[in-house]
Amino acid sequence: MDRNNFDIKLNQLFDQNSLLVNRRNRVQQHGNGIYDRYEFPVLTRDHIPVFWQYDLNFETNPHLMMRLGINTTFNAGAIKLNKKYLMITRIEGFDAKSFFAVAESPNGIDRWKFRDRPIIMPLTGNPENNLYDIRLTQHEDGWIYGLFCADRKSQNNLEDTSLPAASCGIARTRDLVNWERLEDLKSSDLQQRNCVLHPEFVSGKYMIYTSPLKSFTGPDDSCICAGFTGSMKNAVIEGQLMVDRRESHIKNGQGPAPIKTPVGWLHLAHGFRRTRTGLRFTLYLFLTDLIEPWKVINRPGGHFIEPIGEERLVEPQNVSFSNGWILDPNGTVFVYYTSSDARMQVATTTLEKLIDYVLHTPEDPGMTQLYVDQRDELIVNNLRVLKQHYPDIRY
Ligand code: M1P
Repeated sequence: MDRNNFDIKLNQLFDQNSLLVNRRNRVQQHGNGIYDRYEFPVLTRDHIPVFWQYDLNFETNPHLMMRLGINTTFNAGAIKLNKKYLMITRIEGFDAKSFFAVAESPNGIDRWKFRDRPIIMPLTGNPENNLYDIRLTQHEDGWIYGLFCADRKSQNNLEDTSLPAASCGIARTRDLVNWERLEDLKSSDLQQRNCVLHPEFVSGKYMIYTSPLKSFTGPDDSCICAGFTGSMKNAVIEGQLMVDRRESHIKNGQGPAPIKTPVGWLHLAHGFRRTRTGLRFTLYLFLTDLIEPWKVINRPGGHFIEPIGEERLVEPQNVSFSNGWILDPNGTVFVYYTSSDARMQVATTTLEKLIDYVLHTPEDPGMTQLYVDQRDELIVNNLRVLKQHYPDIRY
């Protein structure tokens, strides 16, 4: 390519990226009353800055090749700081390794733009091969903590890097720029993923939601648990309490840090089931006690968000995953979720609606006969309402 064509192509790359980043998003019609989905994903790999992937120097890259490509950006932690909506997303390169980067938006819905440089996360004395899926917690001790998955080569299987050992990495910051890396969480479990710090002290201790695992891939008996530690420096948990074993899933995990509401702590979590075409990840909500946050007090049956339409596509298909949400002072809740490990989506709702949802959505009664009774009661009541108030509606 000559210099002229190089310059033309370079400008085109920046123009395309800028058009996408500045595109406005729109609410999808026909919501379910619980939340609104949006027409476009909020972050995709095409939002990644051109200068993170291409060598823009004509001398060293005369064909303007993508030198360090990006597979996907997904599973973002979220926080609002200084009136800006921020996500720390997992960005996975063509080498399948992930790193973190901050993207910001003026309204939480669109114009998400990555800061110029990614986060260079400091290492511990035992560096990980991969890190991903950060959960952010603005703790009452004044720090913003990031708990994330840190994978290292499994000591039981040093040859097979596709089956690493997962542990919970911990770092803290006040500004999302300067990070202090702390030692990984220590527990008696072989592996940990999906760890999340509770925002307040509980009986004077830090409380961490955990997902103890026996193996990396194992849909074994993993569930959401909670452990306590006196310090986040050298955090150690001994013994864990069961928080939620979602019976209808073969494995589940806490999403972002829970939101405090007047009626309890509101939790977002994921769980997966096996289907003929593979695993299906959906999101669900539950409520725990304000004083004893490990105790579930409301457990709406069914899922809250499931992958639909284009959200189901790419590999792995059929995944909704969330590790970030933001509550605005006006009560708006922005739920950031990933579709099929490929892109970030947003759904918006309000705290009032979510409280109504967790308090009044019936629990899963556990048996098909009870379940049909539950639905039949709804139908009979509705037929009465239709007859009384909407006699002209045809159904
Ligand atoms: O592919 C879906 C998700 O699978 C894993 O989830 P979990 O930690 O619950 O097993 C993770 O690899 C996650 O990053 C991924 O999105």
